[in-house]
Amino acid sequence: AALAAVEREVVDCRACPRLVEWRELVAREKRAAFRDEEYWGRPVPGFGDPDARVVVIGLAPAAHGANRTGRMFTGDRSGDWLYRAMWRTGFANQPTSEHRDDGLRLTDAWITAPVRCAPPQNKPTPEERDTCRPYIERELEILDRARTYVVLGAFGYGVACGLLGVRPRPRFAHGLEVPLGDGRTLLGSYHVSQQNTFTGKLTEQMLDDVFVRARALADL
Ligand code: DU
Repeated sequence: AALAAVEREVVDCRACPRLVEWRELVAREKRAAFRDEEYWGRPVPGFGDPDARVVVIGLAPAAHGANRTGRMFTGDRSGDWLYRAMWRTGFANQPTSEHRDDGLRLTDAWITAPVRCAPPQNKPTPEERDTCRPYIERELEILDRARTYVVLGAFGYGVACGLLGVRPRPRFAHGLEVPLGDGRTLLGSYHVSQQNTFTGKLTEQMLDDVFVRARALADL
């Protein structure tokens, strides 16, 4: 119920003029391959198991991914990588994530992002990041079973460190583990963006290892 309340507020948010304009422009213009689809074109709520012990923190919706489908990491190549890994490691009931009614369910995992609107160049401004932060802050408060926070990339890492009280902040790295002192752990991973997966900077094995480790750290 508390998560549903955050979700309702998120999807109605119009706080950042630049992001509202961009998400709606992309949704009107579309990509040729999706020209017959109705784009979501709104902020994207978190998704998954309300009792999650593992919380995955990304960056922001992709213009033609979550900004099209309305569900985190759904309908693009980043999501293909993420959900396949989460399926192989037992968090997702299926390897694919195509649209909001495809039957995908997560068990023990929740996926969210510090910024809820697709930003130009996948790059929110510091002001947009700070304006959006209360949404993930409230989600993390509600998700009080969480034991492992898997942070995809340096942007989410910075926000997560702020919210989880990590100070001083270790340099971000793939495989970085930051114990939070109370049995919870922040776990760093390279982001699943094509910049990393196409170039081999992030391999499927590396991503699987992150989720296997997340599972162990969460006593799952
Ligand atoms: O209506 P519902 O069973 O609470 O599911 C809402 C929504 O959240 C649906 O898209 C499935 C997803 N979900 C999940 O992935 N894992 C859960 O444990 C519960 C719900």
